[in-house]
Amino acid sequence: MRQRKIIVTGILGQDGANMAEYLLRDPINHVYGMMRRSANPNFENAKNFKDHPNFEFVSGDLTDDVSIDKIVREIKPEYFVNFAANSFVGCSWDMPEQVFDVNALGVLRCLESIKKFQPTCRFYSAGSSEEFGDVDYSPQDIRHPVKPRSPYGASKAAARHLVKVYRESYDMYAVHGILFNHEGTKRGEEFVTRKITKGVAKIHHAIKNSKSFKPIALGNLDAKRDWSDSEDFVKGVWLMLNQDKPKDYVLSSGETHSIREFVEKSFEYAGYKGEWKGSGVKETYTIINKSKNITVVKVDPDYFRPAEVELLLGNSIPAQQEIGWEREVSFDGLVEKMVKHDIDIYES
Ligand code: NDP
Ligand code: GDR
Repeated sequence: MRQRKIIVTGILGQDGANMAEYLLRDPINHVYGMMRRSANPNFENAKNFKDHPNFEFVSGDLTDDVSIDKIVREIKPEYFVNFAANSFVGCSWDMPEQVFDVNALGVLRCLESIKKFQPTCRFYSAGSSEEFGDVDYSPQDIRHPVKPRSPYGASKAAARHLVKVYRESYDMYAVHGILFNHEGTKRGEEFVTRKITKGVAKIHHAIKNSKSFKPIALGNLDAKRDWSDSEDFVKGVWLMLNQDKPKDYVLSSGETHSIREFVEKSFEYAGYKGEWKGSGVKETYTIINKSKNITVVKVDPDYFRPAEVELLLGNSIPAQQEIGWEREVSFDGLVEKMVKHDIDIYES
């Protein structure tokens, strides 16, 4: 059988790993997972597929066009799915040049390599709801103006323009689908959802074993996000790559929830009811255990951002109606799955 050759970048991150797992279910796919050089790489997210016969790692770095040229020239892929990025909004004020180099110029390097060596290759660039930023209306759709609030959001907006320019100038199949927040058990621990679910699991374990613990320290509790499951999103990305003609879509849940609600739900799934006390930087979340009040969340202004995206709520109806994308995991299902997974880690 002739196999489809697919390069997936960001393979050790959340989406790259979920995409590889999804694609490898079909024996027609051969996945080349691109990873950058690291002194101590973490293969945890790749543990389910790294030894699969239809999978191999390739070396490359989005900041290095020689390495991108090499993999495209040698593999001659049918698809190139670019999930690699400096994806943490919070650090993008501290290293804006690096963020732009990877997230915007990195996409340019991929487009150039494809144009030169494999112009028929279909390319996906991971767009972000952070491009909408300071939103004008809700729910946000693909026509929403670009109004980023961070160097990260600006870098993704630049990538979006580049994809459009290459698509129109060179007749390339290139899409920049906009992804709203998506999470799961492979999520990095600096992102707020995983920070909360890991923190809940740690606190639950400490309470059960009569040990001391520190409360989870969070920043802006009022920000609202449209959260989905990454495993649902990789299917939507694959649908975007397999249309008759390239067109960008929004993937989102169509619901928005505050950080505060994510905290409450996470403790609920671990078996605790709690209440918020105080306000501003003195606000805390307290649970009751054996008639004692225990503070489990506090506010730390170090986690406030120089500029915040206060509300995100996406409109994915066109993706559902036009390319047949379906979301399977609800907000509650997502929180439950993450909390249970993290509690199991502490208990094993
Ligand atoms: P992760 O941070 O989990 O993964 C990003 C991956 O990119 C990591 O494996 C990282 O490598 C790799 N990477 C970073 N810099 C480079 C580089 N210079 N060259 C090669 N690889 C590099 O992100 P997600 O999986 O969550 O997100 C995937 C994509 O989707 C990203 O582009 C992100 O910006 C975008 N996105 C994500 C959303 C979300 O909610 N998850 C929402 C909207 C957009 P290493 O493992 O070595 O650090
Ligand atoms: P986001 O995700 O910035 O939306 O970017 P993140 O989980 O980092 O923040 C979400 C919201 O939570 C608030 N917040 C905190 N955030 C973090 N990380 N840590 C905290 O302690 C904390 N306390 C409150 C933030 O201020 C923010 O409002 C994610 C990334 O995956 C991007 O790559 C992607 O493009 C967007 O989602 C869509």
